Order: sequence, then C-alpha cells, then structure tokens
Amino acid sequence: MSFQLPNLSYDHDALEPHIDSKTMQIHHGKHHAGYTSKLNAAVEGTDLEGKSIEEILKTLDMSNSAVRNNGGGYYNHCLFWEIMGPNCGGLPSDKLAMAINKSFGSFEVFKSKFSSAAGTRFGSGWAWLCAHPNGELEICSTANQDNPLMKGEGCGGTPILALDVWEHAYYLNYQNRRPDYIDAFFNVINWAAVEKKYSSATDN
Ligand code: MN3
Repeated sequence: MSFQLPNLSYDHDALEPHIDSKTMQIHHGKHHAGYTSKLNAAVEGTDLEGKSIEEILKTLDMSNSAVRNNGGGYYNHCLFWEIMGPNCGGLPSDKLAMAINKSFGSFEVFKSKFSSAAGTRFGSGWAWLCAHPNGELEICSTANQDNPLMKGEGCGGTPILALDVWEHAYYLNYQNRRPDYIDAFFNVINWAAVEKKYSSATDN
C-alpha cells in the first residue's frame, strides 16, 4: 500500500484571507503531491515498504536523504492541513489550555515563543508544538522537511501543531513578510484538532 495524498477537509479558499486559495492549491496539489510520489518511489522495493510514516521517520537512517526529505514532507504537510480550518483560531480550551498554561505560563507567552521559533528559523523549515508523554509541551523548530520524530531533530516530542515557514507556504500573498503570515496563522488554527493530537500523544 503506497502513501496517498490526503484530501483537504475544507475548500482551497476556506482559509482566506489568511491563507489564499492559490497558495493552497499549489501547496497541496503540487508540493505535497510531489513529496508523496517521491516518497513512494523512495520506499518501493525497500524494507521500509508497508511501514507507517511515523514508524519510518522514527527509525530512519538520516543519511537516506530521499526518504528524509520526502517522508518528512509527506508527514509534515498531512499534519499541517489537519490542524487548520475555517472558522477557527481563537483560544484552545480545557485540557490543552491548561497544559499550555502549565508549560509556558500563559497563552500569550506560548504564542510569542512559537512565533519566534517560526520567525527565526533561517531559510526553509518548520515550527512545532510538541507533547511529551507526561503531558509537558515544548516548542522547537527544524530545517527543511525534518521533524521532531526523526532522531536528533527538534525537541523529540510528538508534534501536535505545525507551521510551514518555507517561502512556498506564504510568498504569493505575503512576499517577504513572514511575521505577517505567522500572525495570520493563529486565525486558522483548529484547536480542537490540536487537542485531539495532544490527548493521543500523552498519558493524560
Ligand atoms: Mn510546504
């Protein structure tokens, strides 16, 4: 069974004005589709074939650059689409809100630290909010299509929120204004989806 490009659960224009329709079309239909087909080509006929993407990334030989880049690209974008949605944004609730307060002091401190991780990632990469099994949250960032599931990358927790800061994610609408894109991202975060991922990643 090869990896499939997931369908979006919302229309390409559903995240406007924060993320424009054309960016979504190209990002999902071209970039993510490209990572998916190249990942399939890279694992075909190897001992990675048939494994889940999480299993592949957690045990990956990091010198395998085809799987590192395209497997990371496949996983990262799957997560990215899931944790955004229309009529979202606002504040997390319940268990996740408490965990954010416990780990960072307040939502505002969390937002500032996450935005800083995304803003200061030089070149292409991702910012992450990760959960550790004991419920603790941690922010990190990684280069290129690396992610915290990979050995030695990021904080080593389970990613529950992801922000793509490659220029292909924002350049059509924001050009060089990455900080504006990061601000806008907070209007489309699907906190209910993030909280589900938090619950699966922790023992709480
Ligand atoms: Mn991307």
